[in-house]
Formats: sequence, structure tokens, C-alpha cells
Amino acid sequence: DEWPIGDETTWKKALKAMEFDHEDEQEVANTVVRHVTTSLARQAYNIDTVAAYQATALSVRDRLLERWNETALHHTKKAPKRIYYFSIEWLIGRSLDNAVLNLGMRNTYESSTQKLGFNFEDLLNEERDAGLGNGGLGRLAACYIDSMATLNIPGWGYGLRYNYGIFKQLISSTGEQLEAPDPWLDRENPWEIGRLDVAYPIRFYGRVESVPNSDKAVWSGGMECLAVAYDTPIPGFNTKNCANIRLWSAKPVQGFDLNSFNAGNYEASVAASSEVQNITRVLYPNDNMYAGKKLRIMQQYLWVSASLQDILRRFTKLDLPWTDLPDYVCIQMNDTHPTLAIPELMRILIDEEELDYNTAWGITTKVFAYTNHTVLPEALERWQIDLFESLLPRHLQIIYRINYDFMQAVAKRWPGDMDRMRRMSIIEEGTPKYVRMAYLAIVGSFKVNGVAELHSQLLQSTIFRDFVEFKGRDFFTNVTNGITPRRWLLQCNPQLAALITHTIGNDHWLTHLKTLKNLLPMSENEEFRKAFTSIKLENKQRLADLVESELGITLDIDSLFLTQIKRLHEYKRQTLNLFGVIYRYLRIKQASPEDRKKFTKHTAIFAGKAAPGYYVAKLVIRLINNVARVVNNDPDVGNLLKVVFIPDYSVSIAEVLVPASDVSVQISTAGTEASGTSNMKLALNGALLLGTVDGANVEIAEDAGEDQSFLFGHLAEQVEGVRFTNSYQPTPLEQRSPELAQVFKAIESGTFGEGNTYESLLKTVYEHDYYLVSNDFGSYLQAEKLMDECYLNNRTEWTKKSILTAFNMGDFSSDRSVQDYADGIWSVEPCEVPNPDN
Ligand code: B1N
Repeated sequence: DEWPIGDETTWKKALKAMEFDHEDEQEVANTVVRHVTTSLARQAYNIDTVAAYQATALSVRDRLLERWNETALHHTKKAPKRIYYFSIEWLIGRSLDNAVLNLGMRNTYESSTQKLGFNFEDLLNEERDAGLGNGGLGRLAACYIDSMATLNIPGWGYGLRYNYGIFKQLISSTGEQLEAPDPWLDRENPWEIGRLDVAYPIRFYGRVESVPNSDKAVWSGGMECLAVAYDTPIPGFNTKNCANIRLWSAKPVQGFDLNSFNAGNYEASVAASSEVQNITRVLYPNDNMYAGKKLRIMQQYLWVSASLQDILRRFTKLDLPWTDLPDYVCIQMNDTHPTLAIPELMRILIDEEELDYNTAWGITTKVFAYTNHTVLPEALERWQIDLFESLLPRHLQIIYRINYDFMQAVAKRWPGDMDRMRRMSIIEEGTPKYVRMAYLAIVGSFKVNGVAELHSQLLQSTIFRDFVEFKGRDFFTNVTNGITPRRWLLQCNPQLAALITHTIGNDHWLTHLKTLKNLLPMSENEEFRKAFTSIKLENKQRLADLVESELGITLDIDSLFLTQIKRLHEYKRQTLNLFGVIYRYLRIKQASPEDRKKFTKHTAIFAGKAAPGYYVAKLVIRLINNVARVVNNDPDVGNLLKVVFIPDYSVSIAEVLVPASDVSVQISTAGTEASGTSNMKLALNGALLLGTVDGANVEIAEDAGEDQSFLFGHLAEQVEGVRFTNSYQPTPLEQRSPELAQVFKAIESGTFGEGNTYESLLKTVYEHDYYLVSNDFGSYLQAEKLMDECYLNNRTEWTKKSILTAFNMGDFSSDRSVQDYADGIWSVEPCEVPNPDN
């Protein structure tokens, strides 16, 4: 290598001195202790577990940065096409265990910290979750970046560095959700590298002047601030490649408010600057719900503008014509949240790089691809025109031009079809007017995908139907979601991972998950079944210990653990589950002591947060907790039924719940859950599916084998008809479901506290029952009954189903999903950092 400055020998010796044997416990301990005394400025021998965690994390971070640098160097040299994954949420969770596993250094770190006097598990538990996401969408981004790194695909994630992630959920004495801020950065975050030198200017408001005889305009004035980069290295599994998540933090421009300065008003200029910092203060706590807030669009613009400036700066160094951009840059938009990137790239190319409009559009539409994650109308982003215009006046002009050209094309294809033009317009006419972000995303992208087969079909037959006719079938595609088997099996269920590795003889399966199918015959092997069952029991015991110590509820690990873990939302129907629990409780109460023996013991486990402003979802949490209080303390019930609501659901709590579950409860109204991903995590860990024919459940049940799953409920194509009947030819609840009517009577009569507390929740079912709770209740009970019989009468059969489910989940690795994106959308090849050890 060329030596640019200084004395070559000094440099080389310095670098040489940093090398050490990564498998040597003592040498690893040396790096940890060095951080104790230097980075943490602590005396050796005088540290607690918090400091030990921090020093260990810093030591691991050094290993990551070596790889980060090598990857950057290699990519600069090779100049491969790069993939940029734009996600407004990154639900990473903890990083320490994941990092040492991916680095292949778990054992060394464990024994090395042991020798320093610490239990590695204790150190892991000191880490706070990076909870920069609400649910599935944010966690998906985290799984995909893990797979991109592992598959050596040159990829970076871009997002926002919120000072406060998803709120902490507390449960009051009345069982209600309370929200507290999540100060995840109060302790130094060892996983991030602040790059105060990487900062880009971002403008809001201001005015636009057009430049005569050109497409160009000048946008000036308004308010300027900076976006500053913070990097989180993401190591691949069993590779030197290391990906990066670059998160932006808003920062005031020094003295940006020149007027205040000129007037000698120092205080006003400082006060104005604190407003800028609010932009990246907090994650919006809504999942599948659009709120239309000004601060949110400011977040979106700051994020995409900074990311594009960063990407274009990297591209410019290659010294190529702008028309080559799509050969080097592909941007995957995780939902419509980053759609402003489309007019922003246009603005940069036209106003700053002085390309003409059509050339800029030709480039832009080859760079972006869009993933849709929901068909729920209340989740689709539509920005009010006047808000948009005041904040981003130049972008609105560009969008009008995009829409004008698009409408021309529609008119040419369907002359005189005014209704179609109104339907397809990016601008929704009316008072007020709106910008439809999904339509802008479609028009500005070269590919659009849904996240499970059923969802992708539904997209094409419903909300994007007109666009299928316009763009053609091939424009729309499916990429079924996936989960990383490193976190969701190796890390969260190390015993099962060890059993698999031991049985196969190697851990190749961790990067080739489909090969798990070679283990299917083991379901017939009694010894293997015994080992598999005892691992499940150990995981259930671990959860039971947590529930005992945190909530004081004693669980019976011989009971069936049924798990529903996801955001609280009416469409996800936690109610169906809960009403089923209440129905079971009533039946137990009515049964004779003899008949009670015929019940399959159930432990109903719930966890999840409700958006702070979602009243009905919060009522459901309250009812769950009050049902739990009554049921768990009723001596008639004993161990036949326990109900647990685990507060403050997070990635690290999921890592305990997922391996401890027997049944995966996935019961959304058919057609509403785009994919679901907890269904994959639970199935991979051997939970049987109790679910509706919705999202990825369809593919999971198909792969697991229909005998392994318990499906029920109306099908997606029937839902509209049932809704119509519920609304326009309503029948009394008693007729729709006599069982549910009993349940409602019990609630109303005060069995679970003051009856009228839940009035507005019950009303949603009594009246339109938009989500078909009453219509699916009967078949839900039927499915439960089949499941109960199997568990009660034939435990061996149950274990076989559990094994078959787990080992048939090979297709749900995020490696498969990312490979699908790479082949079908990104057209990108791996670019592997050479490993001298191989
Ligand atoms: O995305 C997940 C899917 O598995 C889930 O089925 C789907 O519900 C979820 C606005 C969303 N869709 N839309 C969102 C999140 C935040 C927000 O502000 C919408 N999340 C999903 C991964 O594909």
C-alpha cells in the first residue's frame, strides 16, 4: 500500500501493535481492561457490572471498527453498486450479544469476562435497547441490514437518531398503560460513532424564484439547520464485511438567525436554535397510523435530504456523468416515509447540478424502489398542501410538474377518462388538497413490492389497481418478509441452536436456513424429540421465572403457552384472543370438578404497546390486565388458566418470549396484516400457528404443512361482504355469536371491574364490527378446540408438529428476502472484503 504521509515504519509498527489473537482470552481481557482505565477513566479492580458492560462493549466496538474501515476501503477501491435502505425506524434492540456472535467471538468474550469476575449474561442485561422503531417495520429494517452485511451486499441504512425512542410502557394499578420517555442515550451509547464533521445543511420554508429559460429555480431564505451523522456498524455473520446504519441528528447552524445577531439579540438566536433540535427529539409512536404532523414531515425531509447529499457526495468522487447514477446507487424506500427523496433528488439535479428536468427525471426514476407495508387507509400518508407548500415550496412545484406529466400520460392512454385521472392524481383535489405519497412513490420508482404473497396480490387488486393497468404487472412484485436467524434463533435460543448444530455437525444452516429441512426426519427420532422438548421446557421456565419475579404470577410450564406479541391495534384483534380467554374462564367456572380435568391448561401471554392517542387499544390493555387479575386469583381456576400481560414489550423481551412459546397467535382480520414477522420468529422456534388466512401466515402454514397449523376465520375475499352485512343488515350479537354474547354479559356485569369502563370497546363489536370479531369468534373457538385436543391427548404428536414447523421455516430467513431484493429489484452483486484467514 502507498504511504501518503510521515514515516512508513512508524505507521506500520503502530498498526502492527494493534493486532492480537482474537481467540486468546488474555488478549481480549487486555482490551477490556484498557477501556476500563482509559475510555471509562476508572481504576482497575474498581468496576461494577455497568462499567464492565461498557468496557466490554467498547472492546467489541474496536473489532467492529476494524471491519468497518476495511469494508469502506474495499468498497472505495472496487466502486460497486451500493444499496441504500431508507427507513424512518430502526428497531435494533441490544447489540453486544449479536455482535460477538456475528464476529465468532462469543466464547472468547464470555470466558474472558468470566476471568475478570463477571457473568457474561449479567453484562448483556446491562445494555439498553435501541428502540428506534414501533414494531414490524422498524425491526424488518434491522433484520435486513444484518442480512445485507452477511451476504456481503454493499449496503447502508439511513435513518434518524431520535433522542427518545419508543416510549417506556408502565402499567398503573388500574391496569392502564402509562407512557414514560425512553432516555436511551442517557448512558453513553458505545455502538455509535458521532461524525460531527459529516454534516449537511437542510432548509425549510423560504421562497422560490424561477430562473428564466431553464428548469432551474433558486430556493432561498427560510430556516436552515444541519443534519449531523452518527454511524452504527453492523457486522455480518461469518464474514469480514460490516454494514453501516447512518442516523441523522438535527443541529442548529451556528448563528443561523442572522437577524437576531444583527439586532444584538443573542438570547433569541439561541432559543430559536433549540427549536431545531426538536426535529430529531422523538420517534412518533404510531404504528400503522398516519398523523399528519408538521414535525414529522420535517423529520422526513431532514433525513432524506441529508442522506441524498451524503450519497451524491460519495458518487461525485467517482467522477462519472449523472446519467450513470442508477448503475451505482439504488435506494429502497421502507414505506412512503422517505418519498420526499424523489422530489429532493430532482431538486438537487435540476437546481444545483443544473440538469434539465427530463434528464433528471430519467435518472431519478431508475434509482428508487418502494416497499408498501400496509393497505389500511388510515395508515396511508397524505400531506396537506398548505403545510407542504409553506415548508417545502420548491418540492411542491416539482411534484406539480411530476403530476402534470403523469396526468398527461394517463390522459393519452385513457382519453377523456376524467374519473380515472381524479383517482390516480398525485394531488387529491378537495378542500383541503393533499399530496398522496404512495402515488408519488409509485410514479417515481422503478419497482414496487408488497411484503407477503397475499398482501402483494391485494395491493394490485385494491389500492394500486389503476397503477397496475398503467405500469403493467411486472412493475409490481412480491418480496415476502424474513427475519435474521442469527438473532431469532442463535442468540435468543442458544440451546436449540446448539442442538441443531450438534445434530448436523456444523453451523452452515445459520446462513443457509433452508438446509434445516434435512432435519425433518428427526421428528421421528425419540431421543431428538426428548432433547427438543426439554429445551422448550427450559425456555418456558426462564420466562416463568421472569414473570414470577416481575409480576408475582406463578406459571405452570406444563400448560400451553399461547403468545400474542405485537402492537395493540383493532385490526390485530387482541380482543378475539382476550374474549376467548374470558369464554374459557366462564366455562371453567361452570364446570364440575370432574369436568375441569378435561380442560387443556392455558397460559395466555400478551405483550405490546398502544399508541398513546389510541383510546380503544388502550382499553384493551386495561381489560387484559383486569381479566388477568381476576382469573389468576380465582381458586376455582387454579392452573387451568393464567393470563399475563408483560409490560414494556421490546426486542429484548421478545428474545425471551419467542423461544418459550408453544402457540403463535396471529389472528388479524384477513387482508389487514400485510405480513407479520413475529409469526416467523415464533414458528422458527417451534410454536404452532393459531391464525387467520392473512399475511405471511399463509406461506408459513403452507411450508410448515397444513397439519401443523390451526387456521380459522373468514377469508380476505369474504371480508367486504361480511362488513356490508354487519353495517347494513345488522343482526343482534346474540345471533352472530351466542358465545361472545355471554362474554360481553360477563364484562358488562362487572366481573372484571366496573362494567361500563369497557363500553366503547364493546360498542365497536356490537355496532359495525368492522374487524369481524363476532363473525370469526365461533371458528376461533373451533380451532382452539382442535389444538387443545392435540396437546392434551398426544404430546408426542404435538412435539412432532413443533419440530416440523421449526425446520420448515427455511424460507423465512431475511437472507432469502434480501437475496430476492438483490436479484429481483436491486440488480446488485456481493462485494466481499477479502479475508486472509480463508
Ligand atoms: O410492517 C411489517 C409487517 O410485517 C406488518 O404486517 C405491517 O403492519 C408493518 C406507519 C407503519 N405497516 N405499516 C407500518 C409503521 C409506522 C408508521 O408510522 C406505518 N408498519 C407496518 C413489516 O413489513
